[in-house]
Amino acid sequence: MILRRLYRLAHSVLTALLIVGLTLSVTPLPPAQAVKFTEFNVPTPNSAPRGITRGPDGNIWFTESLSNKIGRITPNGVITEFTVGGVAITSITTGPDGWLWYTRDSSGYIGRLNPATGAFTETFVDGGPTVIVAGPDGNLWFTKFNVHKIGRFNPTTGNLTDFPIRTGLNPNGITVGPDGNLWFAAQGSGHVGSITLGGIVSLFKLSGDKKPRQTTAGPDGKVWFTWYNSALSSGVGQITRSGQITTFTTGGDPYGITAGPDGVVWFARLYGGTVGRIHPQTGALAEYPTPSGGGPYWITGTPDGNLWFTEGNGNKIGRLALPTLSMSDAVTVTEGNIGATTAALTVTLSFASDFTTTVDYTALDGTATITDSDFPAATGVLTIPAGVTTRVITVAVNGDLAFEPDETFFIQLSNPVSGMLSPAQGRVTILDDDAHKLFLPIIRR
Ligand SMILES: [Ca+2]
Ligand SMILES: [Ca+2]
Repeated sequence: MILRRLYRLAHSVLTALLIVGLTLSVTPLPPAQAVKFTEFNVPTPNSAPRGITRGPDGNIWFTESLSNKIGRITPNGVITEFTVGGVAITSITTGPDGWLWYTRDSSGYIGRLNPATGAFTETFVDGGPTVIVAGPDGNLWFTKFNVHKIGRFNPTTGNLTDFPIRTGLNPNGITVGPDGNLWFAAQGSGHVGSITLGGIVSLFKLSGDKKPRQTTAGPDGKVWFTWYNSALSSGVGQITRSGQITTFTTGGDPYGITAGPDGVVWFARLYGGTVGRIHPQTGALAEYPTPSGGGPYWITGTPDGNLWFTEGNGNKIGRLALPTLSMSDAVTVTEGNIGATTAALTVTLSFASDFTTTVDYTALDGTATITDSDFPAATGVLTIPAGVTTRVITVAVNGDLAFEPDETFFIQLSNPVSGMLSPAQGRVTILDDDAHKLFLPIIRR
């Protein structure tokens, strides 16, 4: 009897599990993928990939902080590693000399690597060189986290200049701002700072105890940064040239940040296992878990519509493909004789986004011109809502009675936000319809 009850109990539990299983199996699929991920394994085990940049050769280059190697990954994902002088390789950037410049923070060196030959040289600069960028003045600029200084290195003369800022500032990220100054994240004190090419420093304090980490020049003329605080909240923020700061809260621990090729700011969340983005105008946020959850660390974009990131905890390089906007490249309309007719050009996203995508359009003269009244001036913003892949731009074409050849004009797309452009121009052909009907009978009389 007891056995039978146990059997019935087990049977009902099993049935319940099966029902749950069936229920799960008919759960609707998630919305269309907003981004497309691919991950590539780094050959050296436990290398802790960290900094990443687009090289002068069109490949992506990254540092391995726990090995003594710098990696190169082709756009197709083929990785080659190059040995340099030691470990603790942190950030990497393309220098004015076409070499890749890198820091080895706890080792105290900056170095440069020839992308064609793998040759390298290193210079001891001390002070925990952390993030390095190429300045607009032909020098390399870098933060010295441990000694609260900004370093400047002339690659031609080898001259090193240190600009002390203030004890406790611990500068981490640094970037070239839209004003041509260097902007840095003073992680220790909670300031974002700028330094002119001559070394004049300005400091702007974040509210509360927010600590900035990395910086990037945004697509909106502002400097963007990632931040965290002691309450373990964190996010991204923006600062104007005059120092006005706006912050946004994200999931925990965003670290690397970059302006994507799609006009959107992207960030990497080391402990969140996601790559996120924020719309620079609306502040709308979205995050995407990586397939392996491997801890995105630093991130950079390429003009072909990809973002590349290091996965510090997963020993991988990740690639994220963005949706691409394309336009019907040629449409033909019959002119008409009076009033206006319309030409419709379809703009298509390669896959649906979970952001609103916008792109500016304007009508440009070809053999048909605005001054000849072939078409009226037309300019506007096309909006493609989230989840939608096509929208149509309609422009007017003026009818007339004039005998003339077929003519063309163009619709130019520009300034996309949350999408890449390829191609950016569509052609409208106006078929003239006035030759025979109106002129030939007159000529024959
Ligand atoms: Ca006509
Ligand atoms: Ca005509």
